[in-house]
Amino acid sequence: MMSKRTGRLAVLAALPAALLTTIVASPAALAADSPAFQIDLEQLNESGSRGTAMLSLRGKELTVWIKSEGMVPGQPSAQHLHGSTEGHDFHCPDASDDTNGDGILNNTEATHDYGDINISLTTSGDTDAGSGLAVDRMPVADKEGKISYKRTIPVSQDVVEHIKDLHIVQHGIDRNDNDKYDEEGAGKSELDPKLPQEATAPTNCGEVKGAAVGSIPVGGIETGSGPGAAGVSPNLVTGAAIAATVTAAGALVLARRRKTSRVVAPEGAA
Ligand SMILES: [Cu+2]
Repeated sequence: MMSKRTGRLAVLAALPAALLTTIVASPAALAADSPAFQIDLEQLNESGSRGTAMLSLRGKELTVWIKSEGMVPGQPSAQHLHGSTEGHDFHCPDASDDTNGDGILNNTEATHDYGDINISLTTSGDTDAGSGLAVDRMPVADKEGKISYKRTIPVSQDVVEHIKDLHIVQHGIDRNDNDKYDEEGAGKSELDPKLPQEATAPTNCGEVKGAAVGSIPVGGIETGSGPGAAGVSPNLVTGAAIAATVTAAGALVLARRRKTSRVVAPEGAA
């Protein structure tokens, strides 16, 4: 007959195996869960605007919450998910991307860094790239310059798999501080001469925290060549990242789980 003590030891010895099973099973379980990602929106063009956003996936349904402030009061703010769903790592620009040196980081200059529009975060109707400048369906800042946005959008499997490679960009600045978009502030938009530059220049940008591990940096800093030219398959890099993750699996899985379950909508964005 097994003594109480031996029994306890046997249980302890069995524990690592049980933990290992849990860890190995977890990534799949997590993927089937509802992952959520936080984004901090940081100012561009010295706009003073900032905010918090959250992306949450349930299958192929993406819910986007945005809460921002320092926007132009009473004005619509075009907003998008920019970036690549093909494994390239775009990122938020900074003032050094003002390549024509006119003091305004316009959308064309910034697109070199943050990539094309993937999803237009409209308030209703289409959300494709073609709705990028549909300012009549973009959220309008209140008189304090605050925007609160929430929408659930059906997305493609590519978006689901590359959600960490996308970033939120809000547009609309007020260079001459007169609480409206006008050409006196910064001239005409390079995107559409019927719109003032103030309406289309980016006001903030935010990346998914801990984004794009395993995706190829756009611009190929190491090699000096273009996207994907580094000769390394994104899958290989991702494979290496996954191997590293599995090595450290216990802590990581627990941390990710905790993060996922703690995610809540930004206050008042419901
Ligand atoms: Cu945009």
